[in-house]
Amino acid sequence: MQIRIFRAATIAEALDQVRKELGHDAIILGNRKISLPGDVAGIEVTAAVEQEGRPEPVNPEISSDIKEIKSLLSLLISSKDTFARIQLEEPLSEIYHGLLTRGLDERQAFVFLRKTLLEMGEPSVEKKSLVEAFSRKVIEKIRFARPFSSGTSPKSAGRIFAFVGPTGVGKTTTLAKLAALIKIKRGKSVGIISIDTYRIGAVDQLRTYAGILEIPFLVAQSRSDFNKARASFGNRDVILVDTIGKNYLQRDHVGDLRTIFADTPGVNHLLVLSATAKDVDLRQTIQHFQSVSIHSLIFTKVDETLTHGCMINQLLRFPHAVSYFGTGQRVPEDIETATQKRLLTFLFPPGNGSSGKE
Ligand SMILES: Nc1nc2c(ncn2[C@@H]2O[C@H](COP(=O)(O)OP(=O)(O)OP(=O)(O)O)[C@@H](O)[C@H]2O)c(=O)[nH]1
Ligand SMILES: [Mg+2]
Repeated sequence: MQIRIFRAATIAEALDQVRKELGHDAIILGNRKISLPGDVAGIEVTAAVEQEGRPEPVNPEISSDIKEIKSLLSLLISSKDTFARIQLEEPLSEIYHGLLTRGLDERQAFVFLRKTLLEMGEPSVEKKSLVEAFSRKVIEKIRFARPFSSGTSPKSAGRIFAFVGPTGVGKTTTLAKLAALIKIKRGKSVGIISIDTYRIGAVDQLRTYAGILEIPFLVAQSRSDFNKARASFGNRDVILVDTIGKNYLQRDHVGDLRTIFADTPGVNHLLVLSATAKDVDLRQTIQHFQSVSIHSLIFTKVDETLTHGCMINQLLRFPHAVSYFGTGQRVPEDIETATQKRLLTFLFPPGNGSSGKE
C-alpha cells in the first residue's frame, strides 16, 4: 500500500490533490489541522492507495491478517465517501474516534456508523440522534442471557454451570459471587464442585466461600470423582463447578475440559474472560471454545480498564450471549447482570461528551 500526505488550505483542495495524484480508489486514513508556511491555517490529509503486484506472504497467520486488512480496505474503498465523511465531519469524526479510543474494533466502528448513516439518510445529523441510532444498531446484534433467572426450570438438564476460562480472570471469585446471588436472592439450593486441584490453596479459597455461604462443597480430582459429586448433588437446583485456569490460547486445553464433562451432557459452560485482556487474545480464546457449548460469556474486571471495546468486539463477532460483568473484588457485591443499558455505558461513558446526553 502506498501512503501519502497532502497539505492544503482547505479540505476540498487537499482531497482534490489526493484524487489527482492517487486516483479515485484512494482512501483517506486521517486528517489534522496544521499551520502552512506564513502561519496560514491549513489541513493535512493522509491518504493511501493499494499497490499491485506484491507477492503473497506464505506464513498462514500473516496471510490471515493480510486477508482481514484487505477486506477492511475493500470495504473502505467501496464506501470511501462515507469513510471520508466519518473522518472529516463533526460530530461523526468525534464519535468514531471516541469509539476507537475505547477499544472498539476499527471495522466494527466503521460498519456500524455506516449502517447508522444509511438508516438516517440525512446529510447532516446531530450527535445525540447519531449516538442513539448507533447504539440501537449495536444492541440489536448483541444477545443477553440470564442463566439463573426464575424462569429456568429447576432440576432440568441445564442446571450444571461450569466456570471456565484463562488463568486468574476471576472464575472462582465470580462463582462465589453468583452462588450467593442464587442462594440468597433467587432462593435456590446450590451445590459447588471444585475440579481445581492444580494450584495449592485454590480449593481452600472456594471452600471458605462455600462455608460462609453454607453451601455444600465437594472436590473432584477426576472424571469419575466429578460424576460421583454430581450424583450426590442430585437434589440441588443449581450445581456450580469451578475449573482450573488454563492458557486457552492452546486449543488442547479445551479438550481436557471435554474429557472431565464427557459423561455429563448438558453442562453449561460460562466462559469467564477479563475485560482487561487484549482483543486478539480474547478472540483466539473464544475461537478455541467453539467445540464446547458455551452458555454465555462473563466479563470480569470491567472496573480495571478504560477500554471496554475489546469486550464488545467479541459480542459482535461471536454469537454468544453475555450474562454478567464482574465489577470489583468484593464478594458478593461486585457483580452486575449484563444489560443493554450498562453495555452502552461502556461505549459511551456518561459525562464525557460522547454519551449523547447533551
Ligand atoms: N478488580 C477486579 N478484580 C477481580 C474481579 N474478579 C476477580 N478479581 C480478582 O482477580 C484475582 C483472581 O481471581 P480468582 O477468582 O482467583 O481467579 P481465577 O480465574 O479463579 O484464577 P485461577 O483459578 O488461578 O485460574 C483475585 O485477586 C480477585 O479478587 C473483578 O471483577 N474486578
Ligand atoms: Mg480459581
